[in-house]
Amino acid sequence: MVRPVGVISLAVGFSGSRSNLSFTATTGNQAMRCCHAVQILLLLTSVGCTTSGGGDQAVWDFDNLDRIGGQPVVVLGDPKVIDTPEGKAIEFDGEDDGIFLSVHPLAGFEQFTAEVVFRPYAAGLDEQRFFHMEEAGESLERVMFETRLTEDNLWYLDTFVRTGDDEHTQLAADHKHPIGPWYHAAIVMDDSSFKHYVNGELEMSTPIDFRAQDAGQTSVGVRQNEVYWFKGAVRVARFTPRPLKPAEFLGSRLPENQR
Ligand SMILES: [Ca+2]
Ligand SMILES: [Ca+2]
Repeated sequence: MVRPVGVISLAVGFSGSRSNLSFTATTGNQAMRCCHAVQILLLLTSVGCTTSGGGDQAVWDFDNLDRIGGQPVVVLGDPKVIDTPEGKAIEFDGEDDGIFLSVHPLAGFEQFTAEVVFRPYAAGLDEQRFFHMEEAGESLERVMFETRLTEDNLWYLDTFVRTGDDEHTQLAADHKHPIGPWYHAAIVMDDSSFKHYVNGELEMSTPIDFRAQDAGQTSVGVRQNEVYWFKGAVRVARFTPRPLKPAEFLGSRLPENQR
């Protein structure tokens, strides 16, 4: 079996506007250099080369609106860079603010940990799709962090993974949290299960037969079809090509009372 492995950061790149397409190919590790550029472009529709190694960990700091994760930021609406006690973050108004990046940070990962540090605000939509990573093409294979808000000013995490034709939804309605603090959420994918955590506490787990996704794009603050806008802020995300234990999570980036 030929298994695509390695960070493949590639997509139809955005150059300032989403109608002005250009190709941007970024190789994340040494092994990828074996691939000819034409082969890389073929990755848009199929995996065209095989690499060894598990790819690299990537950290995205949401501290500007120009480049994040090495990619140019495409801005929708008017998200704002704000100061927080732990550094800068990007704030979304829940109406028309979002950002798009022409990279799927989990592409090529058969196992992974995806982490995001964020703060949901009060009075947002009941359902918000705030971190959406999807491979290019028609497969709809994707990984999503979502929130659900409740009338009593609480929220809970929903995570979603589509792999092949299988969809897995983990709606953590029994794990409500107060609106106000910053939170750390993590999706951990190992060889047989899909788990999600809030502040290092396991909330949901389900068996899964996950296969690595191809290159694609990411939206933050909104679903990629520009619905379910997020009201809140995002400070940092990290993508690791292996399952992490909670003790290895981005705890040091959380405020003291959330560590
Ligand atoms: Ca706005
Ligand atoms: Ca696929």
